[in-house]
Amino acid sequence: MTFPKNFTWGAATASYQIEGAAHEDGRGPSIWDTFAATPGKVFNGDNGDVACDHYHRVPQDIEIMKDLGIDSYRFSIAWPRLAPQGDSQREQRGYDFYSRLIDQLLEAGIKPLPTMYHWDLPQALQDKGGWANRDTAYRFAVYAADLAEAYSDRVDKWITFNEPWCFTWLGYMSGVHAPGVKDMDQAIAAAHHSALAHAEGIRAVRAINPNVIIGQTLNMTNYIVSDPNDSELVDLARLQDAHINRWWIDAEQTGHYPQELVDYYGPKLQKVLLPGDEKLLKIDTDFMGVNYYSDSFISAPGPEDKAAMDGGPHPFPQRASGKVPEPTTDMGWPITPEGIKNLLLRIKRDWPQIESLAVTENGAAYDYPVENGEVNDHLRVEYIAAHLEQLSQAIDQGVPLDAYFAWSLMDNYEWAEGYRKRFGLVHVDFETQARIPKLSAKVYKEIVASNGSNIRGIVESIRV
Ligand code: GCO
Repeated sequence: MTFPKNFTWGAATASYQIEGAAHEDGRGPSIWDTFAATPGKVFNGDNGDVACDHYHRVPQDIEIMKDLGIDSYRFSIAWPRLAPQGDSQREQRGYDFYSRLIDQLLEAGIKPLPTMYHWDLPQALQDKGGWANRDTAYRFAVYAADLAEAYSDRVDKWITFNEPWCFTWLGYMSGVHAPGVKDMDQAIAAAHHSALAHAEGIRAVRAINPNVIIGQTLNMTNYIVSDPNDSELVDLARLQDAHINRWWIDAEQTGHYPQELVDYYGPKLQKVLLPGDEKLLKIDTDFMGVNYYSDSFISAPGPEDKAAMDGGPHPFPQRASGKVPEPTTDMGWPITPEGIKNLLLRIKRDWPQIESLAVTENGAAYDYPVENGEVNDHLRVEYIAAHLEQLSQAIDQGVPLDAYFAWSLMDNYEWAEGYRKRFGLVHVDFETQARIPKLSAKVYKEIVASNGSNIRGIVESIRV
């Protein structure tokens, strides 16, 4: 079992989930500050004001990465640090922060992989409609160009968006994420504008620096129906698949959205499409990032599923619906390692023109206590090992996968779940900010050092 010689091993985080310093150095408010401050939106009323205090602990956190031996660090840039009001007024202290981060990573021999947008929209842009407003796509392109200008001398690989499905549909339809809107028209508009922003952002970046390597990261899954002979379920799965897996890829690759959804959304979509948008949506990219956590299971909807669909024709559950197989992680997501291989094989089959793929997130939420200064997170070790084994099989079967990023480097702010769901390889004590590498960090370190050549052996060796 081998990974290619130049395979990139990494770990990932996102700005609002780790940085803290939410009101420092001129950072403007983001939609997540507003959402978290709204009673009832986030578990325990948790917010990102302090988070992992990464803003003040970059050197220490880079030491941790160095010790892990990772080749690359995927982080995100907080738009409201650079453009506090989302307009042309720039905050130099914000630019300097990421400049230092990038320099320190490079000094440590770790390649920076920044995501331009991981959900923390400047609140000022939301006040003008946010992603439901087409102008936000153009604002994003300006911001993307600014990033290229500031950093593309040192950063060669970029991700425009993280999981546009999440910030559009969870943000504007189910309202469980910021900005907490529940409106089908706005969600469809947001989904379109995010695809447009991705393409326009890439054009703007290339106008500054044509040599950058750039793509987007999508959350993707396989839909498994409980009864393949139930045509209603099969149709629902196909619609779900178009909705989550195909919307952004098809837009990027062809300029067109999946026909099922064009039909399903009808006039709601037509009214946000402008003549010529197909040409704007289609864009050549250099790679695609895939975030994979689990497969999704579709069975006849129960009463809770029906309740979750209120507020409009929204048959779209988040990552699973109906009964899911046990065991699950702390998120209630089933553990389906073979799904990551199936998904990548499907991408290779359906979009063979995509020549480079990266798993930009994969990981599991489990809460383990600190005991004698150690965190023995065996189930996370097992989760990661099992997924990596499947990835090596996918590579053997010709999938052009060249990178893997564990989610997450450290425990952090898990959005609407607050701090109660822990995804880190490194434990964070949110009272003291002490970091303790978990067992999974030690195992990942060995996997990285051996380029994934002996995953089972490494896992077995820590069992004693
Ligand atoms: C996402 C985001 C991450 C999450 C992680 C666990 O996938 O939702 O990219 O920010 O923290 O996926 O839910």
